[in-house]
Amino acid sequence: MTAGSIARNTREQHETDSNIPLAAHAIRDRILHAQRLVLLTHSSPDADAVGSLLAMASLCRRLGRAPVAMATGDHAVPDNLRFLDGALGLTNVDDQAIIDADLLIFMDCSDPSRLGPLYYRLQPEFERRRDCINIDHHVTNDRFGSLNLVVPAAAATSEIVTRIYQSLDMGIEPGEATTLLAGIYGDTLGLRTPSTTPSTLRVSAELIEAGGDVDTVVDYLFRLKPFSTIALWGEALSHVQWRGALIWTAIYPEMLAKTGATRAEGEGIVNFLAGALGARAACLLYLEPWGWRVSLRSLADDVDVAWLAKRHGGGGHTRAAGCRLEPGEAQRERFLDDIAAQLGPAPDHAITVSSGDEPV
Ligand SMILES: [Mn+2]
Repeated sequence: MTAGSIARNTREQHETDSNIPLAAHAIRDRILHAQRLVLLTHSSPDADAVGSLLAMASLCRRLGRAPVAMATGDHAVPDNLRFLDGALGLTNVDDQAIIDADLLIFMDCSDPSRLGPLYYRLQPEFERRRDCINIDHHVTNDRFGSLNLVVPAAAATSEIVTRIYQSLDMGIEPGEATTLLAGIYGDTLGLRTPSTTPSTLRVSAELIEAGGDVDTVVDYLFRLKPFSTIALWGEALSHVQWRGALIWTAIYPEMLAKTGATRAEGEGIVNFLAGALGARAACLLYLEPWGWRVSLRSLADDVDVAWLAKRHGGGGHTRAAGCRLEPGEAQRERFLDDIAAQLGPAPDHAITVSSGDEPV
């Protein structure tokens, strides 16, 4: 939880910015040697997952290859990312293409199980030896590829992909620039997270110079929302609670049914909660058919939510991480108690809020 906590993987095991040019050429060679390429990203894909996937698919096409790029999960491409070039051309999960592939390229996945149900259905296919490129920025990445480019210093996988284009002297087209900007803006909440570095800003500036449409990206990622989103936030926020210094709420299937919202429409709630005065961390639980999906966030300098998530089999970044829990209220309660215990004492006003006292 503190800054010195030991994660299984540390930055020292991974790549830095300066490794990207050499890695980019190795990646290009692997792509040129492959006949049947499949590009994959994690389930419930966010803007960086979809953006890095689309931009990498575009890079493969420009190298003369015809990759199959797949978004996985029940709500494959969120509606607000459908404006991206090529988003409508993403294939639904195609098991046979994965079985037949001689090169798999994973984007923004800390490990293959991030593919979700697809991974468990085809697990032997993902475990057998074959060429596999792993491009990611999660420090918890387990380096499952035969070629790994894991740059934890990058704010987004899309930032790494931009550097790959530049390393290969491939001019970035305006549509590609918009896609990559969307990935960077998605993971940095519009260049606002502490993961935003001078390099992130430089890459973003270069993408705007290449014709990236930042205004459209900001509209679709941050401004425009359906009414169902507003209604779902209302439901979730009306159930918000303190557990010590942890602020948390949950999204249940009934809330989705009542508001007509999808799970993805609740994604921003946990970031909003992290700003609660006195909160050392925020947690949003989704009740899924198989159990609880958990998102953790913190704004506190001495809290590492990736470490907290790892205690429960998950992973992620210092400020944003997640994990999965077995179904049942007992599992949820044990998890919340453990996180609250790790975070330390509750702020005074949190106790007041959770005590049920009449408001003054
Ligand atoms: Mn990412």
